[in-house]
Amino acid sequence: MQRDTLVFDLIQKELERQRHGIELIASENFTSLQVMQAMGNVMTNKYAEGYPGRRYYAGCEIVDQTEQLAIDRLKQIFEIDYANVQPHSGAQANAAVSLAVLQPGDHTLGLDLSMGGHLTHGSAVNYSGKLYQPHFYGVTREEGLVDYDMLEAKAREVKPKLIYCGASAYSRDWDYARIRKVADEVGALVMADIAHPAGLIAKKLLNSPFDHCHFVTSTTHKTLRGPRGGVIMMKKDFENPWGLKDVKGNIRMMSNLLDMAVFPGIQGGPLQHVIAAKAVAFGEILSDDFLVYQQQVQKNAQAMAAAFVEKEYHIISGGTDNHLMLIDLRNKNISGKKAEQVLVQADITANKNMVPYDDKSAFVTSGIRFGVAAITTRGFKEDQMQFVVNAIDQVLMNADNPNIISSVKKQVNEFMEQFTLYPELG
Ligand code: DSN
Repeated sequence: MQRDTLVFDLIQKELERQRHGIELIASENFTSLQVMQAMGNVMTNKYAEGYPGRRYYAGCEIVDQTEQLAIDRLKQIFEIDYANVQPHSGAQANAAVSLAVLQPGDHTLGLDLSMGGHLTHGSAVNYSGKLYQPHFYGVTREEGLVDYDMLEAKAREVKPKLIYCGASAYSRDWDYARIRKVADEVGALVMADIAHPAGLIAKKLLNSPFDHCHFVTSTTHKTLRGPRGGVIMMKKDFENPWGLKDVKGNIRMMSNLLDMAVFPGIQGGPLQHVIAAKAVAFGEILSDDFLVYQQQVQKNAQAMAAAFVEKEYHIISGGTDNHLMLIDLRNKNISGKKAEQVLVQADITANKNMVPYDDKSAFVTSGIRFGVAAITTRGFKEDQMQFVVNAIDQVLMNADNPNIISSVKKQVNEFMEQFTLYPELG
């Protein structure tokens, strides 16, 4: 068969794009070469519906081992007793928890999408807002911090069956203990979606949700630096003290209900090549190098936030505890949409984002979100954050001047030459 040069040329171009630009999308990262190699291999050929040791297909002896390895390593990372590594994405992981725990029409409570929350936490355009009755809490107008008073008041008012915590654009740590307290009072279960800060939590640089939240979900490709995918985790309560039932009305262990919600609930065959890559990434996370990496992520984010504040950019909540920050651009007279468009012309990739109490639509937005997980993987240290912030500021303050933008792009491309990316790939 002839090699498909059309596609492989595009893959090469994408590699060059990644090499030459400054990647600030908070949900992206660069996997190690071995993670990518574990993803592109013969395991993509294998059907393995079911779980290790109990599959619906023959010939699963080898993929059973990679999946079990991924499960065991994930359990070791977070010191937990249950893990499901099959969700194809974070959204699938969240859908599976909802399916296991909720009935259509049940009430849920999550952080509003426009305040930094996630689509799968009850947004009207998502299954989570269509199948269930969503309610929301927000962040305070002045400080931009999660409004726990509002969360508690709403929980008492609507008595949700499930409370979601976790966010896509929130730069501060969470008070999981406080959420659990009100959840117990109103009879709710709590799910923490740690997709963004999972790498920092893995290395104990942020609060752990596991002692307080019944269910914890994550993606594997953000701060965890693995392949694209999702996971579901649980530390205790396997016995299902709430008496939740399967479709036949049987009360089963919670771990069974979650496994069944993933397959056959919402997915068919697991992506065994991706699961192999998850196992490799989890092995990397267990290393001391990964702690050094996460510490650098936190240092870089703080240095970047300080450099923005110095230039009078308004960071929501005033700074960051994790790998990201959300900037309200209204005092800079540029929308998030325009900022995203002009930054990409200078090979700086970031995404527009609504800010709390935004007066612009989700398509325009007043904000932009920056994350440092990817550039930290490239080797950036605190000193380099000043270059990044200067480059961003120059572009945003000269958004209608193509000559300045193209001069910044040249500086960015030259700057990036010192940071190699996948040299083995030619
Ligand atoms: N859309 C992802 C993010 O960028 O945060 C989360 O799903």
